[in-house]
Amino acid sequence: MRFDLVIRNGTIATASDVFAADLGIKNGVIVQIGGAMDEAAESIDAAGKYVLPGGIDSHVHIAQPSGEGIVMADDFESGTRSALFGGNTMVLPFCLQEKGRPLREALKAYHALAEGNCYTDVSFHLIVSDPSEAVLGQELPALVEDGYTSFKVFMTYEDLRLSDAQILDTMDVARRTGALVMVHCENEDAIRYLIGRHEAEGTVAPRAHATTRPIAVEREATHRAVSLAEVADVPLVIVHVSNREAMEEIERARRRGRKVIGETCPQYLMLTADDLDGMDWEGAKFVCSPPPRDTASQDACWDGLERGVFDLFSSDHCPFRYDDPAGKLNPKGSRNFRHIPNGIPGVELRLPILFSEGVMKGRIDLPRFVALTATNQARTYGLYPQKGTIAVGADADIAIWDPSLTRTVRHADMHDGADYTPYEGAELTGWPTTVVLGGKIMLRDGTLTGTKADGSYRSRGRSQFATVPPKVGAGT
Ligand code: DUC
Ligand code: ZN
Ligand code: ZN
Repeated sequence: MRFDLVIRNGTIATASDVFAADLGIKNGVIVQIGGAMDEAAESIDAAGKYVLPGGIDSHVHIAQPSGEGIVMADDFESGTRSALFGGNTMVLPFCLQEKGRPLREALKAYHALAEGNCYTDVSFHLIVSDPSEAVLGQELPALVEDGYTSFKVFMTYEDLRLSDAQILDTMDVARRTGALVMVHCENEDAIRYLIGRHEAEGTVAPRAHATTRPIAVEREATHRAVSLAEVADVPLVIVHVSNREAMEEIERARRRGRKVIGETCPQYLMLTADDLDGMDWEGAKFVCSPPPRDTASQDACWDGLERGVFDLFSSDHCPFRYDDPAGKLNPKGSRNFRHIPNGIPGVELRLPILFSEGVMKGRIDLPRFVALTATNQARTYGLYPQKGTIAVGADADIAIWDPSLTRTVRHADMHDGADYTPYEGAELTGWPTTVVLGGKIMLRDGTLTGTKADGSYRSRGRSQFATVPPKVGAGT
């Protein structure tokens, strides 16, 4: 066979194995692992490097409407370019339903933004903000059939939060259709109460973002979410878990036999609430929800990554420019923490952070790294085994890593649309240098070789963990 591309001399890692073998690619898929591969249109020498499945970041926000006067820092072009440089071949952003409007309307607009503008493959989760009868009865079930097989619901934010009844109704759609529900767990009423107390005392600087969203707020909501999922009898994903008490709710639910998928993110390993204390409102750069906690919580999240409390390590990339009236320092946000947009950039550093701090420091091994960042992401969101692994027949989505490369993080070297990185100055060892998407070399030795027309939208199947939907006509 004449291959389109052969990756030679590398060390391949999957979620289960690490082994030396060459990799043969033809027509965008992996067609041979190991053995002779003499004839190839193109070759990459991966001696001394790791050959891993391309990262899948199942939790990113791109061009998401974020309130009046606020603009997210990344569109699809910059967000997926940044993702690619960070070793990813696929991202899953959220398509937000506007209140009172059909989800299809938001999807049409979102597809138009993505079309022709992606350096990685993309697929969309839905955010259900208005679970009306029409949405629950007709629209969502039809969208699940069309490949939008996961939706996020919020327990916080005045304009997004759903009541327990609405969450149960949404979970019931998931139960009937085989979709997967993701929950943002923070108790909005408790946050409002604390905001009232802080404002009465005149405490309005960025640090107050953390003190109005303490661990109890997240723990209670996590307990409620897993309980509601138990009542509705559905699996669920608890996204962006920041601390041990929320982790314990996940573990307790699992001991009761529930399927709960846990996700944590780089900010909960690398940042603390003290970062929100910066001079001149610099703390705004670190405002995200749930907020970063303390070093004990960082240790807890590492423990959760090691022990399997967490199945997913995602970025929750949600970038806003700092020094910008449409970003963190918007006219209201520069006077009161309540108006600082929530979210920080991270899609480009998610993998280098976990590689450097996790693999290189011996906290996790390479198969666990692959599982957390690619394989479990694909399994959870209906992309496996086409994506998320290195196997014959899988898409040739590959990231080649140089474990000997040490770099100091500088925003000047990032490829997103923000004007800062929360990880400025971190010294990280192990970086992706070459990335292949569907058999095409997109990034070669750190140089962009692909175009924004190379990524495509991918419809998804159902999660491996979702309930099996009843057969049509089965009378349920
Ligand atoms: N939740 C997210 O998942 N991302 C950013 C902000 C938020 O509240
Ligand atoms: Zn969230
Ligand atoms: Zn998010």
